[in-house]
Amino acid sequence: MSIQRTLVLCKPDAVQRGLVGRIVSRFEEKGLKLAGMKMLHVTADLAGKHYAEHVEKPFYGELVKFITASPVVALAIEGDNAVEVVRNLMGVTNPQKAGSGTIRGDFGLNLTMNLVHGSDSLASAQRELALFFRPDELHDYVPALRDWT
Ligand code: 3AN
Repeated sequence: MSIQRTLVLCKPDAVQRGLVGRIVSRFEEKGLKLAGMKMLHVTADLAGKHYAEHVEKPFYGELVKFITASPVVALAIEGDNAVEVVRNLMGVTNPQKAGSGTIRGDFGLNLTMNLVHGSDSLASAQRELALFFRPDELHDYVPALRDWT
């Protein structure tokens, strides 16, 4: 068992479309634990840090414009192998190719507005969680159903 924490962002399109509750439910229903949750408006500075690896990509400008356009809801999700499990629940980057039953496959059509972000490795998760949450905003508690999930 490898308990991990990972960052999920419900992106501006998810907030604007009223899908945050349904997206959070996907993670909760899977048996993952919410360790942190907050709404914030991503600044250009934070977007630059978060998407630093994409700075040379042709879609970088569009990506920063989108993520800073309207508030996001950031989640710290915890559980066994959480980084990979969360990515599987999200589906592949392009919602048109994402499988049915995944968040992007069920709710999205647009490559930029693809509803959610999930850290792509444990190292990314640690870096990104530190960008979005102070230590006292992340909560250690034992979920009541831990022994049953
Ligand atoms: P993922 O979020 O699935 O890990 P990344 O890290 O390759 O995907 O890309 C980060 C974000 O950049 C994506 N979530 C998507 O919003 C955007 N993106 C990726 N590829 C493209 C592309 N070819 N055109 C426009 N936007 C893109």
